[in-house]
Amino acid sequence: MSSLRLVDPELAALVEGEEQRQHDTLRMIASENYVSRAVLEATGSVLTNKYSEGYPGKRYYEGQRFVDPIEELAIARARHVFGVEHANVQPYSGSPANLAVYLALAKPGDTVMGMALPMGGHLTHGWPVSATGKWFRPVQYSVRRETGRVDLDEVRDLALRERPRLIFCGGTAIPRTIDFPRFAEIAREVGAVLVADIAHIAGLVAGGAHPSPVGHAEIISTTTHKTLRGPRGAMLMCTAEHASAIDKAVFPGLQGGPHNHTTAGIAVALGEASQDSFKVYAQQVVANARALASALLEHGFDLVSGGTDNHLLLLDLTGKGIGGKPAAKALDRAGIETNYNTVPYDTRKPFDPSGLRLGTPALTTRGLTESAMPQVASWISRAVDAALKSDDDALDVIAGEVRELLSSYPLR
Ligand code: DSN
Repeated sequence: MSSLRLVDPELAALVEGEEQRQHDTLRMIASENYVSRAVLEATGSVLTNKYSEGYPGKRYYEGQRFVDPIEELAIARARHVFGVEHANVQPYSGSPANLAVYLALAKPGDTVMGMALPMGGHLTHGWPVSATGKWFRPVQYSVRRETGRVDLDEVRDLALRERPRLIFCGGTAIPRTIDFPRFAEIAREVGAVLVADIAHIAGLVAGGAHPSPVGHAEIISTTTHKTLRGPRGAMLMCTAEHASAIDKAVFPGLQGGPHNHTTAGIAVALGEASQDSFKVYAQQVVANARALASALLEHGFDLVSGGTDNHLLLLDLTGKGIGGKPAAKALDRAGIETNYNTVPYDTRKPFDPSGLRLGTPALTTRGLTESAMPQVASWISRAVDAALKSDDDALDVIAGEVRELLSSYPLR
């Protein structure tokens, strides 16, 4: 950061402030993580200077003798880590990646099926405010009110009735294992293409801590910056049959030049994800989430679906008498970073919902294990109690305790 400090001290101070904040905070937003220094270096490299429209060996600009092998390396590593036939590493992020799937495989007005956003899905799975909900005919499935889980018989009935062109599985607030074989069976029965959006769980899939969609979903979409612990970006993986359509949809269909610095960061992250240590990481993420779920249940919290199989927990705070938003703000003051979230069948509005989403990917990267989870749950419980009493001093005390714990877990 020495050049930045010299050239733009104001900006440098803000970046350093954010680094310190990330150091001092228990980061529990389920979609966030800490990348390695190696990923940061690749992402902050001279590759940001280069335009490379096209694909390796077939570019519209000269000077690609280093960029081509970098992208080839990222593709080869994606194929190796996930065991897929084809990978495109150019999508700028998850939403553009999903748009490319629509462009490749559907026509405006086609019926598309996905999990409703308030049930745990994603905007780009056909939610009405998204382009995907406006330009296609979305039908949305839910979770069962009593179990908080997807009922695949209901999904099948809906698919048989509506005959979608695409079926999306996956989402942003699903604490349970996604049954890819069953979704694939349904897609086959109705002649739909199954798209597995594994943005949240890609690192768990890579590390063997969640079943893989490969062999079940013809298209797999993922961001690279969540459990996969890479830079902000995305990938589309698919069977050889769809490779050309997917590539054409990403470029020139939707995007211009790929962000080569991001591609390099993705390659580094995939190299890291192929190591045995990453398997240990992925298992630990899940072990931590399970331990946290048990400890929160002991504190009287209500967990959607009763617990978790993966990296995330969704708390319904209705019984605690507080909304998700004031709870998230109180936790932030207490040094615990989360996000407020709708819960299935929420009676409150999305900007002031009943839920809180928590995840363990970042704190696991930091080195915390199951033994720390009772303490984390106790802080969350104390912070919620303090919020109910508007006791900011109590929140500041917790923030101090969090800082003290984290001082033993340096950022690497
Ligand atoms: N923003 C992502 C998340 O937090 O899950 C989804 O796009």
